[in-house]
Amino acid sequence: MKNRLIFRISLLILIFLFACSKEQTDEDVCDFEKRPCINRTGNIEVMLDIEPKPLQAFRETAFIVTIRGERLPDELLLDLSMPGMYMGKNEVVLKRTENNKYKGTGVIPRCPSGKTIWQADIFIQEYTVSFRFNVK
Ligand SMILES: [Cu+2]
Repeated sequence: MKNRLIFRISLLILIFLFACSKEQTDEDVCDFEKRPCINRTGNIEVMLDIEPKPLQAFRETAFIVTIRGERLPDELLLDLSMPGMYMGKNEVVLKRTENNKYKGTGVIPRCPSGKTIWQADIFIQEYTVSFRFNVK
């Protein structure tokens, strides 16, 4: 009897912990208003920033990428999408403006479903670096 109760309580704690850790992955969604998004892959560190802030739909937005790494190309491709939803092809070509800085402008459409989370995939050599963020 007592064992069963302990088992139930542990199960509840486990479910609670799982729910909490799931919530933490939502924090992978970065907030440009606080700081630029940073992600790493291989030996490459990529920082993504936008201008102007806040990031809004239907507004021309500059995507600014700074890379720490070697053998950097002259151009990068940034692919905008929504997780789990097809919103049409939306690619932005980023041109090298400085040694390790790239810039290009694009427009994010408004999602008819009201969802706000977008994803940017940046293709660098054989790597893909992804960022998730909210669009107002
Ligand atoms: Cu959508």
